[in-house]
Amino acid sequence: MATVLLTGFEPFGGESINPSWQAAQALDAVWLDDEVQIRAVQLPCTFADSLQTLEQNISRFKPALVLCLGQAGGRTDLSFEKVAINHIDARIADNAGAQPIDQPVIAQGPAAYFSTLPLKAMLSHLHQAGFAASISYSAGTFVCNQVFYGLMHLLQNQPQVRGGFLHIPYSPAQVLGKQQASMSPELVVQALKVCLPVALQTEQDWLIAGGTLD
Ligand code: PCA
Repeated sequence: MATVLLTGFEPFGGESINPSWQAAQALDAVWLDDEVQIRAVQLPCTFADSLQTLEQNISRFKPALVLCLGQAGGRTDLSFEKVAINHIDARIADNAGAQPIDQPVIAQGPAAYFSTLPLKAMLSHLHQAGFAASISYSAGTFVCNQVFYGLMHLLQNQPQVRGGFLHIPYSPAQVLGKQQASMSPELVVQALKVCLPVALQTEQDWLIAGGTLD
């Protein structure tokens, strides 16, 4: 049996929900097939504790693959993050009131890490199934990027474990009366059921174009 660890965040920035946790939670204990079970964990939206919670659960579940989810209000599609940078610059305070500015995630760590998920193959399958999804080249400089960087730093020593980060749009409930893009957590769940098996089964990512010009 193999485990996929999904994480989502608690609400932050004045919101009362975080669709990243709603989507992850809905998949907790779900079997992708006879061999692979998903486990979901909520991470605190704090610089101080989020990485520790992630690391504890990686030790606990010994997953074959870790996908962390986060809300990125304003994004219009499923944004698979390619790059985690060793830089924190919090525009708002986290849920503990901390607002670190211009600090590394890990002192003396490399400038950046790449996702080790086969993003092109995953995107192809998602597009074929009708989901709006793309690769993003910035996970921001807040808690999500910190968690993504910390995850990839940790997995340096566990190369058999794949890791990545997915930013998702607001949920429809968060944008009522606003001119903002949204995607329902149920749709995110459906998309994850399409792309997680691809992530587990694809050894070598596909060599197809998917970049941006800006
Ligand atoms: N989004 C924030 C942190 C938690 C979340 O869901 C971010 O993009 O950094």
